Amino acid sequence: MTEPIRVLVFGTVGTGKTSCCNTLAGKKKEVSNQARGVTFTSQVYEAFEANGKSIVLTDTAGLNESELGTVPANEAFMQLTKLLKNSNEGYNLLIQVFRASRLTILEKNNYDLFVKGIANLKIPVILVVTGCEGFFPMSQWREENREYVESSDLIYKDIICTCFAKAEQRTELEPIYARLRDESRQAVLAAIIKYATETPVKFYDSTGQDYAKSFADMLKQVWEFCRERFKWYLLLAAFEGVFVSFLVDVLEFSEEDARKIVEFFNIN
Ligand SMILES: Nc1nc2c(ncn2[C@@H]2O[C@H](COP(=O)(O)OP(=O)(O)OP(=O)(O)O)[C@@H](O)[C@H]2O)c(=O)[nH]1
Ligand SMILES: [Mg+2]
Repeated sequence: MTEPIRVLVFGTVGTGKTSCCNTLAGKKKEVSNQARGVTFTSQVYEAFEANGKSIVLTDTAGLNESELGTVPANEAFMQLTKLLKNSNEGYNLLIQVFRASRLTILEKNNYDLFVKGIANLKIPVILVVTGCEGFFPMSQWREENREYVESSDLIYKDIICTCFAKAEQRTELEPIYARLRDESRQAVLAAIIKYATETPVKFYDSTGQDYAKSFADMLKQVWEFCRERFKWYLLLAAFEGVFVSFLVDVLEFSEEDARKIVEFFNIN
């Protein structure tokens, strides 16, 4: 069997990441219905087939600044660490999700964190814009906004204009939404297959002797980025003990590796 295409889906809170993943995979995970985010931990979807390829999606928690975010910085950072630990096989593609009407500095911060900070510009990235149901055709959003996106230093292999909403209140509109979701699904799947790398690209080396160091180096870079851009000030010295326990008990690092990670990472 050939290896699946692994895709990491990221973006700010409530942009439609889970709605997008559910539609692509034909699965149902809970979506948020308020400003508060609903996905606190990353979720890996079961592999599914599309156009003869096997695809595995990883949906992530939306990341915002700590004051605006849904979880305190310590918790958010632990979740991010967990995602990275579980990403040891690497990814073939990144998908950023924006909402058409909401393009803020946070979108840029998320791009920089994932595309530059974590993936070191080594993994191709596409943009999925949700909320394009008000444009006809949906791709009109791209015609109107492409230059603005590019001038914000957000560089994508492709920009796909989509709608993943369901007409829950006005059910008479649901057939129209269903058609838009299907069109969006086809377009995103085609882009995944077109732009994914042949083999997955890793964030760190999880096989060699230097696993703990390799992981810690990446984590340190990620932490510095989050502190600066997301203003995650809350990690205090007291967090160190909690973090070691988390590395051992939840992420199943050995005590020795956990101590090495915290040491290399130099939390203080
Ligand atoms: N109008 C519109 N609403 C959408 C679209 N896609 C998703 N939504 C709605 O946006 C809300 C948030 O969707 P989610 O899929 O939970 O967003 P998320 O990015 O996973 O949110 P977090 O996990 O909390 O970060 C839900 O009410 C969705 O129905 C879209 O294309 N258009
Ligand atoms: Mg979600």
